[in-house]
Order: sequence, then C-alpha cells, then structure tokens
Amino acid sequence: MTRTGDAGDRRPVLLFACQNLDTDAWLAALRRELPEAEVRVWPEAGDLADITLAVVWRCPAGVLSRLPNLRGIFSLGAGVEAILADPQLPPAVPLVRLVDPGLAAGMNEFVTMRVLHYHRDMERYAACQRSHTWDPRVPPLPEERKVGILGVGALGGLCARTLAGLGFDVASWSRGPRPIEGVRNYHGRAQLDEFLRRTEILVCLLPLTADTDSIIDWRTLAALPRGAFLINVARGRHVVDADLIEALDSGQLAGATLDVFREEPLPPQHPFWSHPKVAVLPHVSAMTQVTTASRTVAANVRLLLAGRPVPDTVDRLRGY
Ligand code: NDP
Ligand code: OXD
Repeated sequence: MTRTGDAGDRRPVLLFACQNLDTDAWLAALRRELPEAEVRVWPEAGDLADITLAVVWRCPAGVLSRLPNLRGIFSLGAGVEAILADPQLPPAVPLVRLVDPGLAAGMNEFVTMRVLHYHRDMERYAACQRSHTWDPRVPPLPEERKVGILGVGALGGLCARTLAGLGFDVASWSRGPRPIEGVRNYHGRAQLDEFLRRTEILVCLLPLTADTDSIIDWRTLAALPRGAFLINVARGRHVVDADLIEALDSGQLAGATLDVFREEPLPPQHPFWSHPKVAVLPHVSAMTQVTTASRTVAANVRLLLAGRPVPDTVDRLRGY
C-alpha cells in the first residue's frame, strides 16, 4: 500500500470502527483521553487517507485495508483472532491488543467465583435444595484442591495469583516457561498431560491460535481426574463440543462453565443450553470497560506516535 500525503505530521485522525458497542460513550471517552486526536466513526469516515489510527471491535473484514496511511490498529478486545482472520489486514501495521486493568479485574472475579462455586460444592447444594435435602459436607481445604490454568498471560496470570493467594494448589500451562510465585508451571505440549492429570478444576484462558484450536477435546478431557470441572472463558473454538458433552454424560466431567461458544449467540437448539451440568453465560466473564480501556488505548496511541515500543503488540506469527 503506498502512503499518500504526509498525514503522519498532522493532527492524528483516529477511526472508531466498532460494532455492538455504545458508540456515544466510546467517542466521549476517546475524545476526553486523546484530545490531541480527531476521532471519526466508521462508516462516515470522510477522506480515508486522513486516517492514521484505528480502534476496532468486530470491524468488518476489508475496512482496514482501505486506510492507506494507517499507522496503528488498537483492538478493544484481548483476543485478536477475528482481526487476524481478515485476509486483507494490512501486513505491516502494528496491531495492539487490549491488556487492561478493567478487563483483568472482571476475569479475575469471574474465574475466582466459578472456582469457588465448584470448590464449595454449590451445584450439589442447589440440587439438595430442589429435593428439600439437608446434607452438609465438609469441603476440602483450598490446598487440597488442584486448579489448573491453561494460558497464564495477562488474564490467566492474575487469576493464578488470586487463586494461589486463596490457598489453592494452582498449576499453569503456557507455551514457554512462565514462573509465577506459588504456582507450578508446565509448558509446551510435552508437559500438557502431566499438567492435566493433576488438575481438578481446569480454566481455559488461552488465545485462539492454530496451535490451540480444539485443544479441549476427548484426549484432554480424558487426561483429567474423573469428576473434574471445566471453566472455559477463552474462546468457543478451544472446545470440541461433542467431546465435552460425552465427558459430562459419562461422569468424566462433573460440570462445565462456558462463557464462550463456537457460534455466538449460542443457537437456541444447542444442547449446552439445557444440559444439567453446564452453566451457559453470554460471553460476559470479562467485558471491556470504557473508562479503563479508553485510557489504555490513549496511552498506547501516544507510545506509537512517539515511535516507542508499544507493549502488547501482537506477534502475528505466534497469533497472539
Ligand atoms: P495473553 O496473550 O496475555 O496470554 C496468553 C497465554 O496463553 C500465555 O501464557 C501463553 O503462553 C499461552 N499460550 C498461547 N499459546 C499457547 C500454546 N500454543 N501452548 C501453551 N500456551 C500457550 O492473553 P490474555 O491473558 O490477555 O487473554 C487470553 C484470552 O482470553 C484472549 O485471547 C481471549 O481469547 C480470552 N478473553 C475472553 C474474554 C471473555 O469475556 N470471555 C475477555 C478477554 C479475553 P506464553 O506465556 O508462553 O506466551
Ligand atoms: C476479548 C473478549 O477478547 O471480550 O476481549 O472476548
């Protein structure tokens, strides 16, 4: 793509190319946090050659390739697989994903809540209430409960620290070594089975890449101890749905919390909706918070415009 004009020297023009967000709230926040930039909204974007920055969320494929002077793409989500799937994504423009305190706090709350839910036997107590049964049982100590987190980056790392801080026996699995105090790290495919064999509550916080697509299949589920739980808060494509249902029906898995699905919204006929061992959530475990995320984007835009390294720039070869 040839560059036209010298848009880099003028007031930066930022294109807000997002769907399914509160546009008014976002525009107000971006204009407040980045007063030095002009903010325009796709699709009424004026002369596309003016635009140097794009803030994207569910941006239709092909939009970014029409911006000849684009210098940076800022995702309002942590997962960027949908952006990377755009066949016309400008190859040389840095793509920065969202690593943000608001998002992290939401995920930390949600994962902790569901781990505690399973740890404290809340599914059984709900069933007891339905049958008017009084059946108290002493729960295991947190150090007797083995939690395993697939993916311990910005989000999984915080969840691992919180759960370890509550006393759980936490292990992590990552691509390369990821030491976290009080958390036993496994890495690489060669150590996946060993990690799974000791995991009673499995949390998935991996990015969706060619390597992690369908990683939670029958083999993975069979490697867990019988009666384990799954919490998938990453992407629906990490899970092979039919394998999960079989594992739940056979008793290999005692329950699953699913916040993400292969198709969203989850189709009305999908068996997950009515499965007694599945909790279905509409992709809400961590939602981008306009207050914190607009600040994070503004800080990253300033780093990029100053020619400084922007943390959380996506490595396109790795896919995250
Ligand atoms: P990060 O990139 O910070 O962390 C990714 C982690 O996954 C790293 O520990 C990385 O290993 C590990 N990983 C990646 N590929 C592999 C692999 N092939 N084998 C083993 N480990 C691997 O991501 P975030 O924590 O910011 O986000 C994780 C995901 O959470 C997002 O991609 C998104 O899909 C999902 N998400 C879901 C939300 C929801 O509402 N449901 C909200 C926000 C995010 P290493 O440390 O070695 O690099
Ligand atoms: C994200 C998400 O990736 O909300 O940020 O799923």
